[in-house]
Amino acid sequence: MSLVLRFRRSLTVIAVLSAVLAVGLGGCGGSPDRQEPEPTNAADEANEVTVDPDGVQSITLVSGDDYQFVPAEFTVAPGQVILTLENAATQLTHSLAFPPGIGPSDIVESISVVAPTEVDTIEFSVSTPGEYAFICSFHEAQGHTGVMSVEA
Ligand SMILES: [Cu+2]
Repeated sequence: MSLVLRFRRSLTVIAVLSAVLAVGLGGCGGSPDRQEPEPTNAADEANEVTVDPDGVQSITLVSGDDYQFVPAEFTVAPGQVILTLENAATQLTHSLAFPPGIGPSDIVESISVVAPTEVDTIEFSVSTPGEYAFICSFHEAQGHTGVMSVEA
């Protein structure tokens, strides 16, 4: 075998090996750069209470196609609160209410229905510190509940 032929054969072997390696690596398991479908529970976007210059506190809760408020627990100071419920679901309708008689004082404002992709906001004031439980009336049995703490 001439030297040139041997050289060509080695090149071919290398080329074939590289191709096999490339295919093998590309096809193995879940490709790391393939994105999972966007989750609808929006858990990564947990919002926090913000306070504007007038002292009004705002919080946005997100609910998706699960039975969670995100965040499910948050803390405000006594004063004015603007609470927004964003429905990030594609299927489920949600609501938000503070059931009367269980908290330190009653909050009568509520969001009766928020359809998928819709947003609704209520505004109320709180003065008595303590824990104010709230529920989604449609999914309370599935644990779609949360707690707003008021701390002076
Ligand atoms: Cu719900």
